[in-house]
Amino acid sequence: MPRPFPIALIGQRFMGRAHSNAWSQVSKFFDLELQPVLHTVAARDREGLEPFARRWGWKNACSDWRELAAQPEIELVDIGTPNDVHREQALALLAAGKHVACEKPLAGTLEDARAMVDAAKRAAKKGVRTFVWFNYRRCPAVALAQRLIREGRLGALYHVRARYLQSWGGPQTPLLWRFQKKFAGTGAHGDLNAHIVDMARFLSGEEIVEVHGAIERTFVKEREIPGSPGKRGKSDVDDCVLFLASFSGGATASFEATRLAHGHQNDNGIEINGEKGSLRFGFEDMNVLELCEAGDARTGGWKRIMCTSAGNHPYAAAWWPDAHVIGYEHGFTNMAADICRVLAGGEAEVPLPDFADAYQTQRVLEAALLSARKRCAVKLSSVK
Ligand code: SOE
Repeated sequence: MPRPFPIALIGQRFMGRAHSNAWSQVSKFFDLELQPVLHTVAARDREGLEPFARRWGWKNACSDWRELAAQPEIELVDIGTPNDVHREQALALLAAGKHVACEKPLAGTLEDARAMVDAAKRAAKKGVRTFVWFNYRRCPAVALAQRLIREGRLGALYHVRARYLQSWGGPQTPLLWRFQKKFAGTGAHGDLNAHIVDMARFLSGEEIVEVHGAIERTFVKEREIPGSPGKRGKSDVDDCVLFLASFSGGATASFEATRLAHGHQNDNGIEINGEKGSLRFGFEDMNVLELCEAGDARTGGWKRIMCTSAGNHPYAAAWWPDAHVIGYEHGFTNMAADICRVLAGGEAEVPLPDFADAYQTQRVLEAALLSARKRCAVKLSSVK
């Protein structure tokens, strides 16, 4: 019989919904030793909090997240809040002995991220674990790609070409927290490049050692203030950041993140070219991995792999028969399963990023900003 595993969540907006769904569904689809109990949801919006808790099955609701640290039965706290409060919340909850699963990016600034990693190191001495919701690692197609590369199917890597293109950030979009430096730290860069830098590191199994050049742009400099028709405020974060980098094994890399690419709604994609072949993934067709293996010129070309086969593809056994595809929400549920597996002493299906892992991604994000602002190459060894 699985052991009840009381958890708490901070946040009730987009990630609050995605995480509530994952924690409430995971035991229905995975056989786990821990059964998440949705103990308490904390959020500032008192009015919306009770309806949210009822809708998603949270037993308790509170408007001050600090109360969670004092609840002895809560074992893990899931941070689904804007970037500027990740540090304060994680440090307090780790100090209280809670496992912490934090949304990406680790933090809005490298300084905050560093403080979180240091706190995680201290907490680890008491067996406390940390996790970061880089959910796209748990798309079966991405997880399969990682295994193929690790098995040597591509051989030595030559190029990594990653993009994360969205189209919702035009002038009509109000001044949300994601467009304000004091809350987000950066714009598309920390929001979207964080995902593809993590994915590139995860798939290649290598670290980025240098950023050779970068461009940071803010095209939409003012936006309407939500709830104040006609009043406008400064959008002081990037709308896009592009950069070139090198991996420790010599592979070249390009990264592009923007919220201004009409025609691309959630186009998180990557292509990796190696000596023996290439693979490519695009989230808008998230169940498919394409593989092109060098070899017979007559029958070569891209092979389209539908990653839904139980026993052959990661996570597929938990879901539906072949080609009965899964979606965005399932990556979060797959991650909730891996967190439960690891906390029960088992193994995740594919590696789970902790704060220390996510900090390496944060260092790359910082190196790209330095490169753009100083108009020079930046070695990662110079970004602590
Ligand atoms: C940005 O709009 C966003 O919500 C990201 O913050 C998420 O991490 C991504 O999964 C979807 O797009």
